[in-house]
Amino acid sequence: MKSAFITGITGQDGAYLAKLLLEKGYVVHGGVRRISHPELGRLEALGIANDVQLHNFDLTDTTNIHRVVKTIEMDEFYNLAAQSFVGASWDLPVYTADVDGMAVVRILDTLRTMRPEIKFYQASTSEMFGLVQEVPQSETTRLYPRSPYGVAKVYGHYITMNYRESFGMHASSGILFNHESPLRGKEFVTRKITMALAKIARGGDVPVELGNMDAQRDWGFAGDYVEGMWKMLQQETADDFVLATGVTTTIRDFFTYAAEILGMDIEWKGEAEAETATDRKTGKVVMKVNPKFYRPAEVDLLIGDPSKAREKLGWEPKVDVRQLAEMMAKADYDALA
Ligand code: NDP
Ligand code: GDR
Repeated sequence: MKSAFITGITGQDGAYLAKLLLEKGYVVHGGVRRISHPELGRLEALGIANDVQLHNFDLTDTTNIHRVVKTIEMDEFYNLAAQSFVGASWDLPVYTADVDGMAVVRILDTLRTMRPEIKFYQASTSEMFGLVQEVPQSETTRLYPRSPYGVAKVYGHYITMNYRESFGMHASSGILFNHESPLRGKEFVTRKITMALAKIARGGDVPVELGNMDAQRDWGFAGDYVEGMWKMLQQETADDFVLATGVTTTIRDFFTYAAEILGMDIEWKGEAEAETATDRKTGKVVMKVNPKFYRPAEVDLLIGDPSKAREKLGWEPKVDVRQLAEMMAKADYDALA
């Protein structure tokens, strides 16, 4: 029976990956931060909170990494924990560098010295591409991060590659484009939209406030992407892979898809024009731009080329962006019943 350790098991991807590994017969261990009010909501939502073995774990504390690597029987180590919100990384640049960058080398070096046979997965990201150098973006596209988060993840990405090349470790990076689900964190734009629209559809009267509606993202479903993570660690040789759908969508269009699913018409309004969730005359849902959600530097266009993952891993995304918007909007609407 195989065994795995997941950092960030309480997060969106951690929960879906834990479920997948349990279905494959793994013993699943995960790291949980000590906080005043432990939150296992995602593991509970997937019905697996009692099936995983949880351990106190914080990536900022090297002794935690030593302890789990030394004491837990594991074949695979998935590093999914991160300060994962790009917008917050300007407020927390040093913390983000520590958790999303330096912690990766803490894990890799602990594995190298104590258990070099354990296979390692690093959660790299399309945010590393940042300022557009080419489209679509692939494993060979030049990196040009645009946020402290992206910069920290570039370190994590290259140190994973370096330990693989220096010490022959089975260490792979998944360069994952945005992936969402009904379990997505509430501050990310897709979930923010589907939750706000669901509330309006149930009679709420607070306008949806967003930032840059013109940014384009390649959105897939988290459940598909964790399958790709697992496939990477089943390869004979470790490598880096892009996981993406190859389709890009503006924030504006995602908003439109989610509104359509909930049977709403939209009225696009400029800054400060909207005070109510629906226009009093037309009855249409309004969207309000609030500059507080603009970022100091933006990533305008992400569109991934998943050919390598398709060819070498046999990986395909199964859910397209409209199906994703439907899944999320319906889940948020149903949750308010
Ligand atoms: P989430 O924000 O949903 O989850 C992050 C997880 O990391 C949570 O379990 C969180 O714990 C944990 N965590 C945060 N800080 C620490 C710390 N100091 N020590 C230990 N654990 C910590 O992220 P996702 O599931 O969406 O993403 C998973 C990974 O993939 C992240 O590394 C992210 O950067 C990366 N990624 C995500 C993409 C996406 O579109 N979702 C795309 C590309 C990469 P807690 O519950 O206590 O907050
Ligand atoms: P991203 O996701 O930054 O791509 O990082 P997010 O959903 O936060 O932003 C996507 C785009 O939407 C624009 N936007 C807004 N974003 C938020 N959060 N809130 C708003 O109100 C809003 N209005 C417009 C943003 O400016 C941006 O262009 C996610 C995270 O999961 C990372 O951890 C991961 O690495 C990348 O995806 C790939």
